[in-house]
Amino acid sequence: DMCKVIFRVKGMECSACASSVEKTVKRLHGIQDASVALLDGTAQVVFYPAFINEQAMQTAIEDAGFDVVEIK
Ligand code: 9UX
Repeated sequence: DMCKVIFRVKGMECSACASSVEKTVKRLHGIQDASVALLDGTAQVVFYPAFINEQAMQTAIEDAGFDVVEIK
């Protein structure tokens, strides 16, 4: 079954930032879809929990240069 998570991401200041976060998450194994709302400062992700967890996504987002400040 799929799960959904929303990350609040700090540091996205333009559409290239948003695109970078979205691509970073989409490249990970186990991601069904990722969608960033720049003005909202959030990234919504649909994923397969058998293959990836929130921590792995957070690490990838942070490795790309952004801060995850909340997960819901
Ligand atoms: Mo936009 Mo983001 O010029 O790190 S790419 S601010």
